[in-house]
Amino acid sequence: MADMTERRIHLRTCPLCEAMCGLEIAVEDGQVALIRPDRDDVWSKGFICPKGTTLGHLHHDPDRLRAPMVRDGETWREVTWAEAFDRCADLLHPVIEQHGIGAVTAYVGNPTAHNFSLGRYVGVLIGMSGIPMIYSAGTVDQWPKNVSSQLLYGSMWVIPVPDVPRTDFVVVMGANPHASQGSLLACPDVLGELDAIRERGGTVIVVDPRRTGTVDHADEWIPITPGTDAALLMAVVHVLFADGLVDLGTLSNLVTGVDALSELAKEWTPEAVETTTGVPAERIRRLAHELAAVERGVVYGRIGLCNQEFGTLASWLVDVVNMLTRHFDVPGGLMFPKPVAWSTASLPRPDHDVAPPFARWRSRVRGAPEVLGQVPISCLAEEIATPGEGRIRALITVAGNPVISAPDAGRLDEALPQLDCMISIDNWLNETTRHAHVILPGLSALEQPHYDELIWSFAVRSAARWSPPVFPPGDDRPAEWEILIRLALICAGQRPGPGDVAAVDDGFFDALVLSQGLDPATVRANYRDGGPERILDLSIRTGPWGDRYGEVPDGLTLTKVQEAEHGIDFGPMPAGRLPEVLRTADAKVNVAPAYITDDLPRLRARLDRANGHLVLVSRRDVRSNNSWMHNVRVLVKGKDRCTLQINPKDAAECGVVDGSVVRVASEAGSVDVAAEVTDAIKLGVVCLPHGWGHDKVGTRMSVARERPGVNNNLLAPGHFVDAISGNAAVNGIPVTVAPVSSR
Ligand SMILES: Nc1nc2c(c(=O)[nH]1)N[C@H]1C(S)=C(S)[C@@H](COP(=O)(O)OP(=O)(O)OC[C@H]3O[C@@H](n4cnc5c(=O)[nH]c(N)nc54)[C@H](O)[C@@H]3O)O[C@H]1N2
Ligand SMILES: Nc1nc2c(c(=O)[nH]1)N[C@H]1C(S)=C(S)[C@@H](COP(=O)(O)OP(=O)(O)OC[C@H]3O[C@@H](n4cnc5c(=O)[nH]c(N)nc54)[C@H](O)[C@@H]3O)O[C@H]1N2
Ligand code: SF4
Ligand SMILES: [Mo]
Repeated sequence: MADMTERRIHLRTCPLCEAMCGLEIAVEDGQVALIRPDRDDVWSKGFICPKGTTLGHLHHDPDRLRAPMVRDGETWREVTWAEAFDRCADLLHPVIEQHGIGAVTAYVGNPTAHNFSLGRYVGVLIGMSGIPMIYSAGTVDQWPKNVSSQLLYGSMWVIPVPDVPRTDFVVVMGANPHASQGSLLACPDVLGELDAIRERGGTVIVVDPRRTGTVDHADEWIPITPGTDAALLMAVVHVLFADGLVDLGTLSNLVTGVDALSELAKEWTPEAVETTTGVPAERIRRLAHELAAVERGVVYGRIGLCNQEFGTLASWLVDVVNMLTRHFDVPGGLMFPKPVAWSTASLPRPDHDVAPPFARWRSRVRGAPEVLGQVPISCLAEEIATPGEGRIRALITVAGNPVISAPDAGRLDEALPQLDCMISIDNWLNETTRHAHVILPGLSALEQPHYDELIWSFAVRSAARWSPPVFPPGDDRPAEWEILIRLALICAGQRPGPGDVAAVDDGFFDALVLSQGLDPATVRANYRDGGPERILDLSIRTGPWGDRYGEVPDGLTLTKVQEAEHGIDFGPMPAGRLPEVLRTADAKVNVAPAYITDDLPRLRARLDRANGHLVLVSRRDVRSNNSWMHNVRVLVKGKDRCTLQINPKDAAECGVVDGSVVRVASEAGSVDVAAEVTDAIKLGVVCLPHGWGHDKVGTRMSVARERPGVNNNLLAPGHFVDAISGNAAVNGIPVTVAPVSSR
């Protein structure tokens, strides 16, 4: 069996999404031959999706950058790492000398949260570079949930997750795990779990303007007008109080503000919201009663509830409804995960304790208030394009593609060429990085170890799993954590020499050690090398199962995790964690924080506004990953997925037929795209997937270019945000749809 001797099997975690599936990767002659699920994986137990099988395609993609690239005018050339960092300093230093570090900013994108070194070290770039503020994909994602958590629990990353495996009644709002596999919810095979709920006699309800693939695993689809979930949930709260159904369960001594909430909910009758939400008053009333009656139930809300006009109200109300129906901090309800290794994001933020992290400053051009240290990503274009004191002249992008992913995408695309310096840490030359002066590529996922950082904070079980690299990185290739440190030092005015990276790494590590109440010198003596492994070992050893460097004799270490090749399981989320995770000053949860409830009049005014005739929402597909996996041929082949979904009645009214090209226009712009007439979407709502629009000149994405699709963010007005979080409202955008006459 010759091929058996040449074939080597590697076990590792898929880093692409929150499901964190265990994979079995067969390598033959230096090539990935086959990727299958690892059936013995303690966490994912053999679950996988089509994207997980393509890590080899990503690794071997001829378009993937393997060497730093420098742009001279329109031409790119590969350079050495020394030359690339020199060029970064040559570009950044004059900007900083003439305009100060305030003229420099960064944009941090989604893969940062899934990458072994970026996730652990992006804080070094942000903290040490002196860059005063950054932008991120967070403000087109979960910022409303961060705001809600900051106010309810005193920490933006303390986010309770639905205990899907142990519940008997789940309401899924604005999430489509059929495509996404779950978000702010790490749970392998969410759809299998939904099926299991129904098999044991439970109930699954989906609240969504679209009849999604998740609805195929549900008992009921409740179609809703986009952007009105907060009104629906306020009416649920109203019924809970009005009908005497409120039961705080184990929370009764930990919660304040219940009377204030009861008062606020008085006017929110189901009848008052039914026209706006499109959900019959009777159904809302029954929903409240069902939630109150069921022993183990939970309401889960995700991006459809965040990326909308009332994102914070909706995200807050999800937690509130669970609290009022005693489905909180108990099995089957919303619970707090207990990661084996803590995330750096979970460490206390002294700046958030000193002053409320809201409106401490405003953006220069639009005057947008800061929220949790950031303003909407849609501000970036105008901050680059508008002359004057404080103008942004240098940008570092870290694993992000905002030319596709940010609202008002056209304006950002026009603004980026005006920068004096743009540096991208990215593995592809795409719509965004084509504007860079220097691209610094990271290692491929298979060339580096892996252990998720933040994602375990959303996991329905505590588990630990180590992934060694499958392929050795090429000679002299720095890991991304080293790239981040070098850029931080360059921003600080230096030209880093040998030893400087290690010195910063040691300093960062010492600070993390101190945060755990240990002595840096003593702890550091345990290690020969620095980098993310050392941080991981620290966070395991000082985590809930850790050995605390010998204090706990049988405690956990990274070495022990490495020895368990299919991982180690520590069980489901424990109940009663709230007191332990709370960081509020009075150690209580105020269920009615004024910063959020003061936004209720804006929601109340929405009830007086007629529903728009056609509004646009976004969707995902299981074979896409935001904007960057359309270069994988096996994932994009087949039927065109970038279509405008429209209800047959709306289509007839607009004179649109299935498959024809239509023009979708909003106040921000217009796109021409094929229509997909389907009754799987609510009347008055149309839907485009996000992450497409690969027809830009000057990219190096040869497969994606063949099927470019259109960018739905060309239609997203930058000023359309959830007022109190600044998060983009890319769902619920008023649009018109008209046939495009054939030329
Ligand atoms: N209209 C609309 N817009 C949306 C959304 C929506 O639902 N609708 N969703 C929003 C959400 S939730 C998100 S998270 C954002 C995503 O927004 P972004 O994070 O800006 O976009 P991505 O498409 O994830 O782009 C990831 C980038 O990272 C690069 N990359 C991939 N892997 C690596 C790596 O390991 N290292 C490095 N250095 N680079 C890597 C890719 O080449 C790509 O350039 O989009 C948001 N935008
Ligand atoms: N395959 C795949 N998986 C992914 C990603 C991907 O691009 N592809 N992206 C990853 C990222 S970055 C994220 S943040 C997560 C997101 O994970 P999910 O939150 O599950 O995201 P979606 O699949 O976009 O589902 C959002 C749903 O909200 C609905 N919706 C839109 N507007 C409203 C509204 O106003 N109210 C209600 N109730 N529903 C509304 C949409 O119709 C859609 O079905 O997925 C992650 N996983
Ligand atoms: S669901 Fe797919 S993309 Fe997500 S971790 Fe699993 S295999 Fe990877
Ligand atoms: Mo996201």
